[in-house]
Amino acid sequence: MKVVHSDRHRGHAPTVETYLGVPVPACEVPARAEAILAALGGDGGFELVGPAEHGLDPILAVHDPGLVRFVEEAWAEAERQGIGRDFLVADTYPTRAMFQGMSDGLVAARPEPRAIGGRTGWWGLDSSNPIVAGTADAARSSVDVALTAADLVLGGETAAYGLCRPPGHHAAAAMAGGYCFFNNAAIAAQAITERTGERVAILDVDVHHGNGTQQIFWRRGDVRYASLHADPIRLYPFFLGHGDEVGEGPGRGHNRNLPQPLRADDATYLADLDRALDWIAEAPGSVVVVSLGFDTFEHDPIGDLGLTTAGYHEMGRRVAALGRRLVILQEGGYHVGALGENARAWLRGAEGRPPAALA
Ligand code: Q9C
Ligand code: ZN
Repeated sequence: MKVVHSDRHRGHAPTVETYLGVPVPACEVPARAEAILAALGGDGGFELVGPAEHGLDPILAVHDPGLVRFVEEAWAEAERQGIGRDFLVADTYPTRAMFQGMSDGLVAARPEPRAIGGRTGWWGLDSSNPIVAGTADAARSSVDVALTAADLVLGGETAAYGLCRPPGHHAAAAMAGGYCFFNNAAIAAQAITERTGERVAILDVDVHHGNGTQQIFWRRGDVRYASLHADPIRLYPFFLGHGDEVGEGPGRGHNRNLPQPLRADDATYLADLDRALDWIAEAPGSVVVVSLGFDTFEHDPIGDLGLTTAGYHEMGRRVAALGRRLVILQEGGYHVGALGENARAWLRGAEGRPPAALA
């Protein structure tokens, strides 16, 4: 399988995020992608390739131009406004109750603030998403990695893996958050449906609900979204990801959430994976985009499920058994020491190769 990766992710190198208002070491760090790349390179069965530049148009096909402008300008604007920090995080967000009672039209006409702190809250979901000097460039390269993996599959590969970093699935049309700036999987799915005229499915197996992907395709019948994730009653993103969120309008019945119990093991999880795969198989289409997270791992520092490395091999095997072409894109996973072997296990499973003997 071809593995698409770019060194430009390294520019997004936050050292600190905030957790309940307190600075803590950043989770979403360059070492994550480096660990996966080293394991896949060392396997010998993967071919590493660089991305092609795709420009802003495919990003603007799913994102609000205001979000794209904000991500591109945020760091320079923070410096211009004299925010002398090594990372930018908001502290004030436009939560829904602030606008309670106002008409939709008046709410929609509230202007974007000019102060960079206000702008960061305006376009953001949460305070664990630091922006640093190289964030915009890394986010752009992550999209290029995803689109290049999609190109490979549309060009005839059965499957391709995009080592995206930063991840994407929490980013909505007009919102960054959860370590995500541009929604790599949604941008790839949109490009695939435009180019093939086919329906596309997105399977999201990160431990967190992909609220951004759900939001982008909420009213769309041509892109269906299935997600397995820790029940949002317990875990980020907290406010979406429940089983009764099924889409609306033309998208009704094209969104499927399968929240998982605390410490769900391989067997519990794989039974729901089969439900999601059966549901994907019900709709036509030849390509599935996989939002692949390893924060479902039993030892992940921020997840609360209980999957094992052997479980990832079996997950890859079952997803490939769908018989559709796979654009596999990296999302989360924060146990840096296990990420390489978990990615290797999943992708070897998807290729029909046996699990690797552990080094
Ligand atoms: N310090 C992805 O896995 N909150 N995003 C973390 C812990 C945000 C995870 C708080 C978690 C976002 C792509
Ligand atoms: Zn996650």
